[in-house]
This record gives sequence, C-alpha cells and structure tokens, in this order.
Amino acid sequence: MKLVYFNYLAYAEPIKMMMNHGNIPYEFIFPWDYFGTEKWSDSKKDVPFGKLPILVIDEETTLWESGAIMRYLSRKTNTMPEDEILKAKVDAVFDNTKDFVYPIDATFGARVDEEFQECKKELTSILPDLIRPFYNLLEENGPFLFSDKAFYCDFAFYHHMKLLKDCAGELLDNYPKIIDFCETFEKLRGIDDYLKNRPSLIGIGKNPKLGYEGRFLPTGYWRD
Ligand SMILES: N[C@@H](CCC(=O)N[C@@H](CS)C(=O)NCC(=O)O)C(=O)O
Repeated sequence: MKLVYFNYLAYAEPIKMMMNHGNIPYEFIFPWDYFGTEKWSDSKKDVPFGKLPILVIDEETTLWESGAIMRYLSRKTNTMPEDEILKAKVDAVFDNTKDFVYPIDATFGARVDEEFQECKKELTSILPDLIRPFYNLLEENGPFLFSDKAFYCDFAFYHHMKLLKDCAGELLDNYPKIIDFCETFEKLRGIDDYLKNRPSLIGIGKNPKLGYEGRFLPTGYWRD
C-alpha cells in the first residue's frame, strides 16, 4: 500500500502510527513523487474529492478521507470496538479530534512570524474548551479514551497531544492525565519505533521544516 500526503505532521500521522502498530507494510510517498506533476493543482483533479491523504491499496483501489482510511485499518488492527454503540462513540470522538488540526497541527507546522504568534495565542485561549470533553473521557475511562484498550480514535488524539507536548508542553501542565495517556500510548506495539524514526519538526514559528539530520524540507503542499 502507498500512503500519499503532503509534508506536514497532520492528517496522515494517526494513519502511519496505526500501520506501524499493526505491522502493516506501506510506503509513504509525497504527492510530487507519486503524481510526478509540477504543481498540486495539476494533481488535485486526479484525487478523489481533491484532498490528501489517500491510501492506494492497489492499481484499482484508492481510499480517501483520513477517517475512512482509519476505519478501514482499524478492522485489521483490532482497534474498532465490536459493540455498535461504543463503535458510534469512537467514530464521534475520532471526528471530534479534527477540531485540533488547525489550532495545533497548522499552528506549529505551517504558521510563521506574526501569524504564528496570533495562532498560538488563540490556541492557548481555546485549548481548555477543546480539551475538556476528552479529559472527561480519560477521567472516566482511562488510561485510553474509552477503556484500557486503545481504539482508533486514540491514535488521532495521541497524534495531536504529542505534537502539543513537543511544541508547547507548558500548555499541558494542568492535564496530567494527558501525559499519562501519552506514556501509555507510547507503550503500544510499534509506536516507539515509529516515533524514533519519523521526521523531526524544526524551525517552529519561523521556517518550519520536517526531516532528518542533513535533509530538511520546508513543510507545505508542494516541494518548494
Ligand atoms: N476531511 C479530509 C481533510 C483533508 C485535508 O484537508 N487535506 C488538506 C491538507 S492538510 C488538503 O488536501 N488540502 C489540499 C487542497 O484542499 O487542495 C480528511 O480528513 O482526509
């Protein structure tokens, strides 16, 4: 399988973590390499519904929408509950995690200079309301959101909390259960290895780049 996504730590991260957790072989590929076009606008029309990530299963089958991809993989990784009501709640909470994408992933992965400062200020002010319902679940059900077992929504929640912890850890000072959640999540099979080997984010707020020592690439939709 091929996972195609831009150079951001965002929608594709929970998918990558889940594939590593489930030991599912995949190749991560940037859209310019996958499509071989000059600009994103030249490829967008060939992508179902015009957004990334996509998961290319084989020559005939491509999945789109991160939630649908996560649910497809969750059936292979035993991270979808069997109970119909619990399943619906896990779906709902996965959808709720998308509220973190712009305030967290875009702020630290894409915004620069004054805009970065404004977005971080805004994040600081909205964070308590964004986090509260997740925190209530951790208090009721912990260590994961719904039980002592991680479901697919936990992968998305972890991704955002890990990014927040790494980029502005002080914002989590009043949320010890999130730190416990992250530590427990990191003990799941494949996660520690994934984290050690994934690209690092540098230049936050100034010139964000993702990569490895000696080869960092500016975050963004396209190569330049
Ligand atoms: N609902 C989609 C949202 C994906 C999304 O917004 N992707 C952005 C990148 S982070 C994108 O493809 N933007 C390119 C465009 O809209 O042309 C999902 O969850 O997969």
